[in-house]
Amino acid sequence: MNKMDCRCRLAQIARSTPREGLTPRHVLSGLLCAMMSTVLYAECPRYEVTAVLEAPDCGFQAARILAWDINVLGDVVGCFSCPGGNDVPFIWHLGSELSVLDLLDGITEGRAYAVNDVGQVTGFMGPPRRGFLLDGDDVFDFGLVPESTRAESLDINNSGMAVGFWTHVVVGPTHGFIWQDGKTLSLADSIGADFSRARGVNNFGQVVGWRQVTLAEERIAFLWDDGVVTELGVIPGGCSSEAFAINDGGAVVGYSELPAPGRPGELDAHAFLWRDGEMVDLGTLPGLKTSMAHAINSSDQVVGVTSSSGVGGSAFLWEGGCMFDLNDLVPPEFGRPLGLALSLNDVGQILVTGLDFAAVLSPTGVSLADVDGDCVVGFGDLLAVISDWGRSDTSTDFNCDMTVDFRDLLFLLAHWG
Ligand SMILES: [Ca+2]
Ligand SMILES: [Ca+2]
Repeated sequence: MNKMDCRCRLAQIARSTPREGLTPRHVLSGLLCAMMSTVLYAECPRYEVTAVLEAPDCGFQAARILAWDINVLGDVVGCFSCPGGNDVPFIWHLGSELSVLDLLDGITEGRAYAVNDVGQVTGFMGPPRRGFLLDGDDVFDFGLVPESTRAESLDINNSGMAVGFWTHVVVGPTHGFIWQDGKTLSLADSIGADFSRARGVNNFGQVVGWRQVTLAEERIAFLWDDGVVTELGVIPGGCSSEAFAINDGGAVVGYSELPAPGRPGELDAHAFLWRDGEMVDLGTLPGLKTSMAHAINSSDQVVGVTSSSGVGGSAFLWEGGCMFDLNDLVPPEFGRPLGLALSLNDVGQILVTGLDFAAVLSPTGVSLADVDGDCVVGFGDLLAVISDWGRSDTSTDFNCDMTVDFRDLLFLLAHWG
């Protein structure tokens, strides 16, 4: 409930005619609103901007920076480039300067895509592009499978198992691979499709990505578990899907393409969450057309990007059935647009990338259930839930199921204090 809600409702009550009647619920609601509207609400953002990494200096030209992954220690990896230059892989320990990865002699380009919770980094280096694992000062070169000309390693779990894809840029095939203990296993034989890519791996060695059985068919998200491949399907009504990440609970996120409403022949990507055999459409922020979910942590919080055109967008957080614009969850004085979120860790820190910076957002501990903005979940919030009971469009609908009911009350009580 916000102050405007209250004013509107008091005015409504004042206008109510004898025919509509002034029910006890109206009176109670009005009194509660009157009490609450006297509170001077504090700004109470749910995330603080813990650290900001500015893009390196490229002289008069703008540098590009992409922050790909954050581990539980707050280590961030990614890449940056100046116009016309190669991608340079970096690691950034919170509170220190960005460090360019120290890879092998002769390496002139690369990207760091993932860092696990023990600090091992994976990505690609080149030329020719191929996967690597950096463990302290040791660099492991994945090399290339014989039928390929390039490869990229995209994710790594805490056991040092890395996954990615290889491809032959002339002949055309592409397939996922798994790298562990110095050995590369191509998924070409076990995936049961002409094309595939592996994108994410969890700490149980379950791998997700997409496969395309033949060129005439669509890409469909898959889960590979010790050689057993399961297709995850599409969002109901959709036609294709790709999986980007899997958490240790086996929940998978990515996107699925759907026919665009009102635009015949066009498709919109929508973020999905797949769990227990069911793929759920996470939707978009209001007024936007597309979304993609890039990461999910052990608390089933999901981050990604939502936009209208595919160019420029807003970083989103999805949790408990609701999608939030991360720009609305940080202190407004930060003032820099958060365009993309590619990763979050198990302590809830979110890695965001803007036009020329990356930033780490840390939860402040303020709960969604603090609807009156006094930074605690308490009596005022309880009154707001009671006052909004049965309504559909209020901030007290904590689980976004379009009604304020006992589920929201239970959520509030679970976050009390
Ligand atoms: Ca409160
Ligand atoms: Ca609800």
